[in-house]
Amino acid sequence: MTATARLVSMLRSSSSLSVLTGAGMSAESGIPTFRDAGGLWEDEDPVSLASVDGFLANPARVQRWYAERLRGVMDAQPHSGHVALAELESELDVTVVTQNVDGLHSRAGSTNVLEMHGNITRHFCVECQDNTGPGLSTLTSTVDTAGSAPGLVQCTLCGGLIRPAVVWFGEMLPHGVFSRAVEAVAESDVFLSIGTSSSVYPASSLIEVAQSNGAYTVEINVAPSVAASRFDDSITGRAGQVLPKLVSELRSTVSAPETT
Ligand code: BV8
Ligand code: ZN
Repeated sequence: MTATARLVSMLRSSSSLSVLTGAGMSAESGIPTFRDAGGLWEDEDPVSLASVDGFLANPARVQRWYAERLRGVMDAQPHSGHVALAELESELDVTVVTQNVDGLHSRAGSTNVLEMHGNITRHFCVECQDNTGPGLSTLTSTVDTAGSAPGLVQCTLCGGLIRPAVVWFGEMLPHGVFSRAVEAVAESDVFLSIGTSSSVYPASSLIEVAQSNGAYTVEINVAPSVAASRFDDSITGRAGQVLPKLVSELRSTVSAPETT
């Protein structure tokens, strides 16, 4: 029996599913991952880009990095894997807990999404918290011949620096989001971890929450993550391939007449 068939049979006898997704979930939408070859952090030090200290030390660089990523996110479309996860909501209760900041799960139709690391399409002023002014997409890298730094995006109300509404290293997760994620995972019959290296805490601790509450846990990834051995099963493949197949097999078995 294949891992997909095992998962289908578990889902058929389940009522609730929790799903943790990471950057690999959006790879087929053209959004680069962080730690894969050619990833966002291949030539960068993550903490210098995704931390308050890094931002304050070089706001123009960090604003530019997020502005470039934001442009990619705005051009991206959800792929068939995102759509398949949304379709699963017609078969059982689904909670998607995502580390991704691209909003693609909601755009694909998932209605119960917890964005643990925030959302790159939102922004706020570090001084007055205003979030109604222009965001990072207005950043134009106007480097003149003298090589002066590109413009900074500043708050129209107080002149403070504008930052993306994402969770940086060393920052707490959005209030209540992680506790709701733990609750959903703890109550789920099946837990899927899709497209994550399981290298960032506290997202990576959700595997233990699932297991200690008796959920059937499966990792879906193109290669085993550092946490692979902690799962009950694993399906090797791309999210955009594996998930539509999972939904169609689930639906074909669900609709098949019970053999007496
Ligand atoms: C916190 C910002 C409480 C938004 C991000 C030492 C040990 C352990 C922990 C720590 C430590 N020191 C510090 C910590 C805590 C720290 C942490 O975990 N550090 C790590 C690096 C060791 N965590 C924090 O600081 C968190 N806050 O703990 O608060 C607290 C606070 C204060 C004081 C005390 C406690 C905040 C974490 C959030 C950080 N922000 N990003 C942004 O810019 O996007 S993290 C960043 O990494 C992204 O959010 C990203 O999503 C996340 C995880 O990466 P992945 O999503 O897994 O992506 P990655 O590239 O790594 O992997 C891709 C995977 O996909 C691969 O496995 C690949 O094989 C697979 N794949 C590729 N293609 C496909 C695919 N799979 C399927 N299909 C495909 N097609
Ligand atoms: Zn302000």
